Amino acid sequence: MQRCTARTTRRSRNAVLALLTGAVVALSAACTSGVPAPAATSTALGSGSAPAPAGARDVGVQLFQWTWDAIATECTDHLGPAGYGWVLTSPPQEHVLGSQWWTAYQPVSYRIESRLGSRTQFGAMVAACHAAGVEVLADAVINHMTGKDAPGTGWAGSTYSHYDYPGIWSDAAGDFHHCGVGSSDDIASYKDAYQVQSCELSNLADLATGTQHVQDGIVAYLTDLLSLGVDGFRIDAAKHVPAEDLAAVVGRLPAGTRIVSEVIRGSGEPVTPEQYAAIGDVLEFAWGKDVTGMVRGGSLRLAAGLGSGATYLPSDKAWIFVENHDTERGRATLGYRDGADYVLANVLMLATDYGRPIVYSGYAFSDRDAGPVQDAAGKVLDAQCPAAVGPDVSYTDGEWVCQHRWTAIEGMVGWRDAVGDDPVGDRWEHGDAFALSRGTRGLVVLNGGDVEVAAQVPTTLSDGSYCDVVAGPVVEGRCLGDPVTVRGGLADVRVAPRTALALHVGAPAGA
Ligand code: LAG
Ligand code: CA
Repeated sequence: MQRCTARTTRRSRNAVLALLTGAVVALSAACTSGVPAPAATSTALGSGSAPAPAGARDVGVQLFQWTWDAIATECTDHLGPAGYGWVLTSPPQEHVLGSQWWTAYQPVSYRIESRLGSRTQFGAMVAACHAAGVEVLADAVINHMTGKDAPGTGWAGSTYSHYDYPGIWSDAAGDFHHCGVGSSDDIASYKDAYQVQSCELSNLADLATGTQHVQDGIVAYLTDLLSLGVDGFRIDAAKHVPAEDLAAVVGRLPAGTRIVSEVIRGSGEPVTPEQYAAIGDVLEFAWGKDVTGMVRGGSLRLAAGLGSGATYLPSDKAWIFVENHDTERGRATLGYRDGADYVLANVLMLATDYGRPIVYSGYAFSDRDAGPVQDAAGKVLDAQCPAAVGPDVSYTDGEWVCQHRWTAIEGMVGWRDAVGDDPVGDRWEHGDAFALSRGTRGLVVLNGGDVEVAAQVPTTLSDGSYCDVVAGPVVEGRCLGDPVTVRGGLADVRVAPRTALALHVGAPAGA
């Protein structure tokens, strides 16, 4: 793939603005020659011709702590129509009691009965999502059970103690690891693969995943979820399950089951994401971390190169995200509080051709442990999205942020679907502004600086008037964003400071 970059020397911001205003930055003929010719179908775009949208639907959304009923409604009313291809749920199995969000990560049994909903509601949610064209991935907690020292009763009424889950697992049957490190059996060093995989993560009873009995039980649980229609799994804490154990489990699931392993990349650690790539896909934590630094530093164009180096998973294995429920609590990555910067990071994620993007959607919090809003019995209340969409909204604790509905993010999901597999083609940069195209179907322009950029940006889009879908959608043929004219291979754009603009073949500005 030919990469085209118009380089400039650094100038003062004002000088760059002056240069950009009304300026045409020409690309050499060699730069555009690698771009495929547009298909010969004519569209409403006017004088030119444009290919049809690719219809890719490869964007996912993690609806953190959403109830099954709320996810079902969201699939029908928003996710399907917006073009989301799949949704990741929170863990669906019975869990320990408590108001904190993380109770979901302490399984008591594999009954699909939790404060997010019943088995029946879960099945109905999967069916509703499928009807809306949205696949469902469940978060599978299979490395461990609870981390409480005292015995208790789970959400669905099952009794348990730390190393005894009647009818499922027991120490007597050899179902748990006891690694013998320190007094607590907790992981003390991530530089030691044995500890990472056979000791306990935060006191959580560590399943002996190498045994036939434990593998049988995990396969039975995942098979049960598949019988309810799920399409695949996020494997929670996969780094703590030896890759060969996980491979043995996954090898017993039907071909085509989607698997994405959670293996947090840590420098100098012996257990790496690459070790899990033969099993399925893997979450690439480095992307969100790196893009955070680039957005904060204003060097947006660097983000387009993320993933091309050897330090990342290969693109066809990697799932990328700006943040997830853990990193947003660690505050190491951008999140909803970061407003415009958060939007820029999401635009970059949805524009890149590296990996498979996951949008995150959670609730506002100031206490790291705070769970979602619950009723007196502890059942989570169905999510309600506020009428006002971000980024310029302040949220009160517990309020659902619904990032996946923010105008810019939803608009970019449509953009992504329209460009499909088209590779990153022409790039353009000037000062703090940066643009990339995807084949002949889409153009994104980002402005990481503090002054408006007005420019004529080279594009492979055919002539016509396009709707800037970052600013607003096309509804019933009307562009609620800003119309942008493309003429003679140049898009005439104005991009406000720290915002982006995106055009694609599926969103003509109309009349
Ligand atoms: C994960 N991926 O590998 C999840 O993404 C992450 O959210 C889970 O931690 C973790 N692994 C275990 O599945 C979460 C919370 C922890 C919480 C844990 C178990 O981030 O804070 O630990 O779930 O509920 C909590 C307490 C610990 C305590 C432990 C056991 O915070 O202090 O030791 O419970 O009682
Ligand atoms: Ca383990």
